[in-house]
Amino acid sequence: MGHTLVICKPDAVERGLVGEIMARFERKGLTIAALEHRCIDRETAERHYAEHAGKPFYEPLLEFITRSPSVVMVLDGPDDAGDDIFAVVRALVGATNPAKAAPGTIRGDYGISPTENLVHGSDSQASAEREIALFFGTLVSANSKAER
Ligand code: 3AN
Repeated sequence: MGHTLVICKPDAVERGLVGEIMARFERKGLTIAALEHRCIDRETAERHYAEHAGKPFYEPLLEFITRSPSVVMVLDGPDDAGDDIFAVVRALVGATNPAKAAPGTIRGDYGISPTENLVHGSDSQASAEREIALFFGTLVSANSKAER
């Protein structure tokens, strides 16, 4: 059964869009397995975005993601939906650059900045496992349907 990590980033929390974003995932048929409102610290942000270290947008990205609270969650798919729930989430989220994201996607409907793009969704099953462990450790194992 698939699960993935989603972050409603600081811009989504500041703009009061968390409910709208979560409603889209829930209406799609995904369920919340873990959820936390937290300020992401610099060390966690560096580990989460390690693949982008050295890129021109890396420092602004770290400053943005650590500036105020995010809502971090694990979303589960239904048992018969397969393992690629991360791909379902990314389809709902839309292209990285909100200015180019399709209308109907979260970024396409609510975003315009390339850095402040509202939502993070894991980009593979392996990334999902790594990111869930980074943000929730073993907590999610006790709560997720995957482990029941
Ligand atoms: P996605 O979030 O769509 O998976 P990634 O993983 O390539 O995109 O990038 C991670 C984050 O880095 C993005 N969500 C965005 O906030 C930021 N980012 C990526 N590319 C750029 C860019 N060209 N300019 C500014 N910020 C960027």
